[in-house]
Amino acid sequence: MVQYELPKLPYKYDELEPFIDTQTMKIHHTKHHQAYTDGLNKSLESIGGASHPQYISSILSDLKSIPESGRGDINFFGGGYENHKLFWDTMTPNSDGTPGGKLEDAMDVYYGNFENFKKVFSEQAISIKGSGWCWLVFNSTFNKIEIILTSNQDSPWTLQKHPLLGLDVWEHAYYLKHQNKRLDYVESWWNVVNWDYVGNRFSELTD
Ligand code: MN3
Repeated sequence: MVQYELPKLPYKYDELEPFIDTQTMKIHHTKHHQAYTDGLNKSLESIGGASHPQYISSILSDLKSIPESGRGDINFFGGGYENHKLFWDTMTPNSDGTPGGKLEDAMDVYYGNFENFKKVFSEQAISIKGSGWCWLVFNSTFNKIEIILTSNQDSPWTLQKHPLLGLDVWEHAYYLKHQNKRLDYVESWWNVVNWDYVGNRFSELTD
């Protein structure tokens, strides 16, 4: 059976300072993400994980294939595992600040320009009621980028949408530093987005 492990961060806990603080990064990764990882392994085991050997993003894309008794847990813990993995990978201490390339061209088409894309995304992110995520996804049915929101740990894969960039808008992601000021968190986060990584994800889908 596939055993999931806590993915390593591509940078050190303090390297996203001053935008994302060290203590938040450490707790978020070693406690929260670890708990989703453990929960995913336990959930898979409880439904006989050996019969679901494919990677978690494939499982989330087809949750109906999971016995109903285990579906909620797989959705939550599998989503939590996969969402956070992407969250870490799409941040960097060396952000160059703009997507460039084909991704920025797509933003120009659907959002006017990059600055307006950021504005719309930020407004959506701060509008989330309770806990959830704000996403830039690729919708392969209509061959376009979209901004979507999901609740709790629901993954865009469960909507058959390919996540390109995701922002964790659970309080555990920002409360130690920003308390209730969610917009401050969102605006800090823009400074550490790894646009090379996000742009490559987009290019791989659209080449
Ligand atoms: Mn989180």
